Amino acid sequence: MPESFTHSPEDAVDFDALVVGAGFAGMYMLYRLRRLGFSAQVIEAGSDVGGTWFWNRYPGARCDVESVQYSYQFDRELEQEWTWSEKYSPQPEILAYANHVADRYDLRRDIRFNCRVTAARYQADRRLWEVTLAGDERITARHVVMATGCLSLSNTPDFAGIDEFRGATYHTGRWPHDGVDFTGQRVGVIGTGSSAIQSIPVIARQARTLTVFQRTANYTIPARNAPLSPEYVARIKASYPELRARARSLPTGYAINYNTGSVHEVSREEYRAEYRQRWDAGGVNFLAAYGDLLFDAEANRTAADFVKDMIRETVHDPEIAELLCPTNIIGCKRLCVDTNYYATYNLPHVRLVDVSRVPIDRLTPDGLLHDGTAYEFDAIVFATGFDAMTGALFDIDIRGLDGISLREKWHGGPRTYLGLATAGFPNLFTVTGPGSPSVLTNMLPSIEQHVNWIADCLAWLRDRGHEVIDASPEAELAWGEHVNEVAAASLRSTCASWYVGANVPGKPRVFMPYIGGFPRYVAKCDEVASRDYEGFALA
Ligand code: N01
Repeated sequence: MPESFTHSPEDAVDFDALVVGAGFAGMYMLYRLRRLGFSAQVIEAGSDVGGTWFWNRYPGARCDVESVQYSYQFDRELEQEWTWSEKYSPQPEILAYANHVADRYDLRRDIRFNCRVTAARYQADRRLWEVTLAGDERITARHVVMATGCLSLSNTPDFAGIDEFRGATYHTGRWPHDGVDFTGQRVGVIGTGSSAIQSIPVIARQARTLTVFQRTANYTIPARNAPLSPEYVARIKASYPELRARARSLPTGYAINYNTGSVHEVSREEYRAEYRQRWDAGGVNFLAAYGDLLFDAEANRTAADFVKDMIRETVHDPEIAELLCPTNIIGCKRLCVDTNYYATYNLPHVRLVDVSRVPIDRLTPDGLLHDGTAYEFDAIVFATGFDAMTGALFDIDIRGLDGISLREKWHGGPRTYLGLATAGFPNLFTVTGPGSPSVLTNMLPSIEQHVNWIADCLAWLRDRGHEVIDASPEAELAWGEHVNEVAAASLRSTCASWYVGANVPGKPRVFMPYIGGFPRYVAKCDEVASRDYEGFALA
């Protein structure tokens, strides 16, 4: 077994690496660390593996990246032995996959469940991190890897009267494990993002009445989900290396039918036919119809108008249809993928309430009050999203050199080098952190790329006898400027989305993910590594 980082008794640390989170990132990080001979422990707040897929158990939850691609590729045997049942697998199947991976590689023996990290403090004199767990237990580690996810800290708005409501409340991102039966109930759903759009049609099938409170109408494309045939699965399994390679060559890290041409080069009939064909095929592929849809507002309008026509065609009541038609750029907020979302509003017991001009006043003992109307509910579902990208990091009191806290350092918005590290916080890594492509890509390949980079970096440091690595402020600044520059070129940075922190009051408005595309980002990470971790200070 290779030597670990711990060389002498004075230097003694509990672990070479401590990983926070046992979702797909934390599990693979543990796998890589073990294979490199590092001692490692994963700390997980939940009672089992799966991260996002452990917590988000709301009705209708499924991935909107095709499952054959939303899966690990590090082990060809794993790839061959696991068989997905549907084009977009439901949450229980994705969670079953996470469990299968945990079993297959015997990961659980190095994961502490039901255990929350509350603080992490870098001790420069000892060149280690002291990590505090709930209950005040302390663990030391040479390196800390934050595998805490981009959408893991749920956001419940601070509605007045929230504690007065006598019925049940749920957040889509913290759904009860034994499920919820809404049969016969009067249900209110607040929010119309991806989680709401997936759950509303399913809740509507059970509830006596369903009232949806919409602040911003969202674009959603039919999933056209279907079982996968054995022939299709066999074909995918036979060609996985090619599929994965093609995915890696695209900005999304996801093999889709990506057309780089401009919509302005074709006639109206032609682009409408293209949109129709993509609408009928289903999924986020819709937005890959033309290369300029996310860069040119006029180009974008052609796609937005098509979707609005589909909404008007689907929804019988013209007033409701208009209310459901978004007014912003399509794709500016994360494009949603649904099954029967718009058609759900044709059901007589489903009602849509516009809260865009007048916000919800308050919750009451019997329901909620909006614009002078009292709504009565047995249950209210908060589909109000997450404190994205930085929320889970700030939830832990992380302090680097000189005791400076991450919250203080990032008070004006996250500052990172490659979304992997932040200056002044030596030996701390973030998997799919702000400043990396993360949420703009297929998360699984992005996670694997980050974990591989971090694991290779730790092995390289060990081989050369380095114990400390820290991003240089100059490299971080230059990367931040580049992240901002590419963001400014995209329409995606122009609206009030969680990408810019707009959904959380007081959060600085900064476009957090790196929008330069997966291949360009990977090339940069590889270049940095090949130049002996250029932009990092080593000791
Ligand atoms: O959260 P969201 P989400 N009063 O932030 C509304 C991923 N995901 O959980 O738009 C009234 O998108 C808010 O309104 P507005 C995916 O990346 C993936 O749905 O801020 N409404 C919005 O409508 C996704 O983008 C999958 O005006 C309030 C909603 O709540 C991300 O997770 C499935 C409000 C929140 O929408 C987050 O999705 C699910 C208030 N005070 C999620 N505050 C798949 O892979 C907030 N809202 C399929």
